Amino acid sequence: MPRLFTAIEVPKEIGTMLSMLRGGIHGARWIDPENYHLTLRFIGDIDDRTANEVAGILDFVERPSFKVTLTGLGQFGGKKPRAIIASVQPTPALIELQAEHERMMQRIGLPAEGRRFTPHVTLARLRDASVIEVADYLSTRGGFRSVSFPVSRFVLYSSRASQGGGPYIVEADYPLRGRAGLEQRYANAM
Ligand code: 3AM
Repeated sequence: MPRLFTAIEVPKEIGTMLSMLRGGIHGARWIDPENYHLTLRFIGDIDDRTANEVAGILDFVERPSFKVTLTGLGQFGGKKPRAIIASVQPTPALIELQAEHERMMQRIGLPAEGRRFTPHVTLARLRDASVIEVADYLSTRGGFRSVSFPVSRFVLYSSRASQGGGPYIVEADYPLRGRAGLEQRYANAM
């Protein structure tokens, strides 16, 4: 049974930049740059027939290309930090694309995603990390400059069945319409 999720890829140049932020927290498992992604809809472990339905219905997405902006660093988990993330600006184009994926997955009978969509790129997963160390890490990386990149497609990724985690494999890709995002390649948002 494949474990699937839809996502936006992070361009290599941006991944290289993000990879410079690795290190400095005990108990952190830093994501390999080639596995950086922005999850849109986690689908989970499903049978091959449903996987084909997922791949098929996503073909009907008809949306314009857009820009994704990484705005800064943060963490998930509060007092029990579990991830270091790059925050992503929740633009209407991104939110609407994600919402369409959600509707489509429900249309083919998958259960609704209970969690609110908080767009992000995970940089590290944490286990038993110190709150103070995480706070120090985030404050010393305060120089993170906001950066944008164009998005001209989204993808259906598979990860290791039942286990999750990389390497992630692109099972299918879906173009977005037009050149809106491409005109401003890697423009700094600030
Ligand atoms: O890498 P990020 O943080 O974007 O956290 C998992 C990962 O997100 C998330 O799906 C992405 C690809 O594995 N994920 C894993 N299990 C999940 C679940 N049960 C989940 N998201 C929602 N529900």
